[in-house]
Amino acid sequence: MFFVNVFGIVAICTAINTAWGSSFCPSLPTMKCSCPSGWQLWQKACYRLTESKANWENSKSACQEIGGKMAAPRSLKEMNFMAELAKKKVNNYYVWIACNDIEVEGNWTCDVLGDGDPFMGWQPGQPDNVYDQDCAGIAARHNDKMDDDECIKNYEAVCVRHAVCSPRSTQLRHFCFSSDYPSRFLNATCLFDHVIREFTTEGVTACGSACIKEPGCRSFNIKKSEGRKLCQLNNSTRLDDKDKFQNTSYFCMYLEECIG
Ligand SMILES: [Ca+2]
Ligand SMILES: [Ca+2]
Repeated sequence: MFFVNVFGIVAICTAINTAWGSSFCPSLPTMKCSCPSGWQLWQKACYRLTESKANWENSKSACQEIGGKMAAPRSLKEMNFMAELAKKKVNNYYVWIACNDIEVEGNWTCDVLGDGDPFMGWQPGQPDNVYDQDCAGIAARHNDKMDDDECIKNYEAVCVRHAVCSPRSTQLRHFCFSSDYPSRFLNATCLFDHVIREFTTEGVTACGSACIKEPGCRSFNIKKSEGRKLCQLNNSTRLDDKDKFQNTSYFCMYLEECIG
């Protein structure tokens, strides 16, 4: 059974089918990302090593010459990915990353891709600045963690660039019922005061499709009134306006786009 639980919201496609006799079960809007040839995709970025060993400055330039920049990890996971990438080439690797304390001794700065903060994953005991080590790398002999070394040493470097990403399909959107934890869906709770359009509907499929087409639609209510089903498209979600997510004395169910 398809089952996703996000912030107390549960998606159960089989339940939708039972409740409405519909086959409304589109999948998540997934991003498709791609990298130029020779680059490895990880999350939304592309990675590769420089072709040859060079000192830190020249390695930095080498990354730029191939359309990227020297990489600095933003998380342990990203650093682990970089280590794996380096290991594919040589087991006992040492690769430069974009961190240094050239300007002020002990004051490490990293140049990461995008807005993220750098992840400073030093091997215990590092940085030790032996013989004035002002440039950082990650290395097999440092348990895939960071070390400082002399900037004049020649190593390959990890380069990074943004991947080109686009939604697989704008039609594939996925709505989730509101529910009590763990899975009892709420059929008398809706979001109030955010309706941008309201109309009689066949059911979840039609209402969900209308929400997808309506600019600004972020969730919808299905309300039973005098034997009809009313579709109400909302310009907000229950997380954005918790106070307006209220119980009703009639059948009313709420769906919003699932996250994750
Ligand atoms: Ca230093
Ligand atoms: Ca060191």
